[in-house]
Amino acid sequence: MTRTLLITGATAGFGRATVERFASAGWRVVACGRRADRLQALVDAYGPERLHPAAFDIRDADAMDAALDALPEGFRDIDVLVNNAGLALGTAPAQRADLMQWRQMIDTNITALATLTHRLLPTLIARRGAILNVSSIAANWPYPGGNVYGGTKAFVTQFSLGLRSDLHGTGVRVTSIEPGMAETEFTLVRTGGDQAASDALYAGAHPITPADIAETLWWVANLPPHLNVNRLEVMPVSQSLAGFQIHREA
Ligand code: NDP
Ligand code: 8X3
Repeated sequence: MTRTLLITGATAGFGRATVERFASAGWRVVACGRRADRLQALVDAYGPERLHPAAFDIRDADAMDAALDALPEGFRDIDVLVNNAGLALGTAPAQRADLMQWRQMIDTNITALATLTHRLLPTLIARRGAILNVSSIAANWPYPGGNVYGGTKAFVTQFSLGLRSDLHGTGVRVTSIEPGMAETEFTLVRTGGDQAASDALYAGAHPITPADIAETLWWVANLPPHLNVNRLEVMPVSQSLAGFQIHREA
C-alpha cells in the first residue's frame, strides 16, 4: 500500500532531503514551504502522482487550512507528518535580541507546528499514523545566544512527549528528533545571509548532512508499528558538550 508523508520545510535542508528519501522509495509526499519554485522542482523530479506541492507560509493559519482543503484525493490520507519547518534568528544575548525575531521563531517553531498538528490529528489517528517533530539539541543544552530558539525547541520536545501521552492507545507514534550541528541553510537564515559565517561554522567540522537526518526520519517512520522512538538526539562526532561558564569579579 502506498503511504503518504506530509512534511513542512520541504524547500531546503532536512526537509528537501527527506522528500527525496521518501519520494524515491515510492511514498506520496505533500511538500510544504514558501518557495513555490523549489516545490515545483520537486514536482518536476518526482511527478504529480508522487509529489504534491503546498506553498504557504506556515504562520498563516488560513493559508494552511486552504492548502490542506485543496489536497487532491490521493494525498489526503496522511500517514506520517514531519513537522520540520523552523528557524533560528540571531545569536545575540537576550538583552540585545530583536523582539520581532523572537516572535517570528515562536510563531514558526511553536504556534504553526501546534496548529498543523492539531489540524491533522484526526487523520493521523484514523490511519494509526506517526508524527515526527524536528526539535534540536538546543532544546536540551543551553548556549549563549540560544535563548528563544532553544526555548521553542524545548517546546517541540515536550509537546512531542505530551502528544505521546494523549495519543495512548490510538496507535499513533510520536518522535522528537533532536539534531546537533547540521549544514543546511540554517546558519544563512540565522545570520541574515552571511555566507562567510555559515562557511566558517561548518568548515572542517564534518557536520550532520541533510541526508543523515532524512535517513534517520526514514528509519523511524519505517519501524514496526509496535515500536516508538520517543526522543532521538544525534550529533556529529566533532561536536560534544562543554562545561559551565564562570564569571569572576575583577
Ligand atoms: P533550512 O533553513 O535549510 O530549512 C528550513 C525550512 O523551513 C525551509 O524549507 C523553509 O522553507 C521552512 N520555513 C521556514 N520558515 C517558514 C515559514 N514561515 N513557512 C513555511 N516554511 C518555512 O534549515 P534546516 O533544514 O536546518 O532546518 C529544518 C529544521 O531543523 C528546523 O526546524 C531547524 O530548527 C531544525 N534543526 C536544524 C539544525 C541545523 O543545525 N541545521 C539542527 C537541529 C535542528 P521556505 O523558506 O521555502 O518557506
Ligand atoms: C540547531 C542546532 O546548536 O545551532 O538547532 O542550536 S544549534
